[in-house]
Amino acid sequence: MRTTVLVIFCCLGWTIRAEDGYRLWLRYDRIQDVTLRDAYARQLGTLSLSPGIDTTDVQVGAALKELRTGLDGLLGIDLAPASAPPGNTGLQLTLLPSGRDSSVGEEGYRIHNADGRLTLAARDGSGLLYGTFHLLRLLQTGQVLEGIDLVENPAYDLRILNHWDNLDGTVERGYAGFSIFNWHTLPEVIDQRYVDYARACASVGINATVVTNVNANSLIFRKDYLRKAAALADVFRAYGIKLYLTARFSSPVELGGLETADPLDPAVIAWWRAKADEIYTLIPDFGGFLVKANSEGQPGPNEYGRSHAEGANVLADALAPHGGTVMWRAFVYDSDPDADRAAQAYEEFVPLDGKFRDNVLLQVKNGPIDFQPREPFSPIFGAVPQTPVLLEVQLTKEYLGQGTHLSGLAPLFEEVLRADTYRAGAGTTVASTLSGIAGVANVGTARNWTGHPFNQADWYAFGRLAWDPGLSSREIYEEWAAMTFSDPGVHATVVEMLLRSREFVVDYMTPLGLHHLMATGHHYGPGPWVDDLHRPEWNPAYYHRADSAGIGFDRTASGSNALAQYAPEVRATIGDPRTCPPELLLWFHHLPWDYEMPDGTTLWNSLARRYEAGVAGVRWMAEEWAGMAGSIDPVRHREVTQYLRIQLREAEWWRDASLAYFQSLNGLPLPVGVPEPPHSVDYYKSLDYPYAPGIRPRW
Ligand code: BDP
Repeated sequence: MRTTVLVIFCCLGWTIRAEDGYRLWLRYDRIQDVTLRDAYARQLGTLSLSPGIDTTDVQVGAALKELRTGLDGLLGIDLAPASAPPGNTGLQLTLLPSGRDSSVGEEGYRIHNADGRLTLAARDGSGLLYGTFHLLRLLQTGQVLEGIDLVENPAYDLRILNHWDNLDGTVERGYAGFSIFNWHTLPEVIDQRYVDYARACASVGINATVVTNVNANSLIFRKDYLRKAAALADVFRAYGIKLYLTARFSSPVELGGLETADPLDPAVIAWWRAKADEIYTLIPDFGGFLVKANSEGQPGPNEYGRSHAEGANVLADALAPHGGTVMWRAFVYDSDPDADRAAQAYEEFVPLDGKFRDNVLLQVKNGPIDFQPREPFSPIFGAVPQTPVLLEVQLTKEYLGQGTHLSGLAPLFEEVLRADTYRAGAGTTVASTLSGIAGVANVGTARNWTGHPFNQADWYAFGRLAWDPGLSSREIYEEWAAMTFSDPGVHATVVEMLLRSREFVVDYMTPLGLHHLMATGHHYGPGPWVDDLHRPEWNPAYYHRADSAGIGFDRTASGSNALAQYAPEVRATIGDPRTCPPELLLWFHHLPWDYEMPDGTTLWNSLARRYEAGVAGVRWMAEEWAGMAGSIDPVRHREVTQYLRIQLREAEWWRDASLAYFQSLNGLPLPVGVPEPPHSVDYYKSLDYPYAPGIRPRW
């Protein structure tokens, strides 16, 4: 792994190295506590491999290599693989024969310390690899190894990243540079980044990746591009990562020269079969297809009068002989001015439950609209019991500050995973209804992968929660902070910032259940006044419905009745504004500005104070961060300081523009403690950012 160590300075008990962030959480810097380091060295000083272990297996090879790199860095010991015969001390790697230790499943592992010997046992190479990363994490976070006995198995078989990366190197909604996949120089050039990307994914348990955009390009299925994809798959294999591609539904026409892409047409069926066969000759362990169909202009089966199930099934049948799967996205909505966008995916897909082939998974965004700072969980979770479902979350921050705002996403992920759908009685959490989790990736060619150093924590948290949705955000952030910053004195504050920041973003952008108030197209900055786009549901005014009398989207029976899509227990709480959690109030209810909130204040005053609280939260983060100068390497400290400056300016912009706009409708004064917007609403409306990043390319 490449590291750039520019300067070593400061000797306040520990060494702080200049750090460019490339190494992510896999830094493996020497453990400074000599007693602890010696204890680890005694326990891990020798390595023996049980006879069943095949050292030519690529995953075993990757595990051994990581172990050596990690222990060399952390402890300064050179662990030669198979250097010692199986003995009573040191580290032993074991492959469990079938029938032994049934608590360890595929990809799982056991780490067990008894009588001076530490054993890492797994069923397969990937289990050894995940166990290796876990063991290294124990050292990186200073855990005691004596008496340890833990078993880990992934909660879901599919833990997958979705890259919205285009073949021309741009990234849709990407804020960290260009795509890390260089389709021009593949397959010959294997960038070290491909390896380090795979290592980072494996270290948190991610086992699959879709390397192309959901707004797909059929060119990826041309032989030369498939060869490039195969070269990536070859790199990823050693790290237990399966490669998937997005499939453009019209590929049989665009690439195959057919006249139709009708999924029931025999020539189309044959085209997909032949294409799948071809892919598997190049990538024998190819994972399958991710499809966005009949959504935002993407082609799909509806064009031929066929259902989503009929569309998905033709691809599923082509992949089935090879063991591949189709991930079919439920992100659909049309432009009917009378329909509620939040209700449409459910209406389209719930009636199709039971009509998909066994190797189709439905991929559902966490909320019913589109990756907003806060949404209720999608009502589809738990409502399609015969269809395996993947939860889709967005790591790239399209709607949460576009990569420059510090906003830890683990609490957002945790909120949806733990939400109770009540579909099979109390306790039917979203997590319990899933077959896997997909995350829209946030990495790019930025030296530190994610642009803002703290965005690395979102990649980390995604993987950890996809492996174990029972983990808490705090546990995850404690690990990340310990592995990312050397000085233990900063960890608690870093964790607090990560835990609280998402709520700050909600407050200064879309408090109390407001949503989709971002500017048009790029979604950068506030645009609550926008009401003239040709598709009604692209207008922020469609979502907030504010006028002189009140604000909010009535989704109860007196409004769109989208609430009816939830289980009765959910409806009972949310349906009444008095019991609806305040954070979802205006998502489900349209209320007068003087509506009395539970704390006795008016809705307007409460809303205004939330905006101000969000800004104050950012100010708090900036102060805390400034106070840690000297305890954090200067490169990352400066980077975060600069990003926090942007965040504070933009948080104030969101607050001022939103309040000025709502005041222009209701004419109400601001409560004490909330500053007057420095400009009129017309000023905020006049701002324009044609080159805001991450915009969707049009073709
Ligand atoms: C929206 C993005 C758009 C994506 C779309 C999707 O604005 O760029 O193509 O989601 O998920 O959030 O397909």
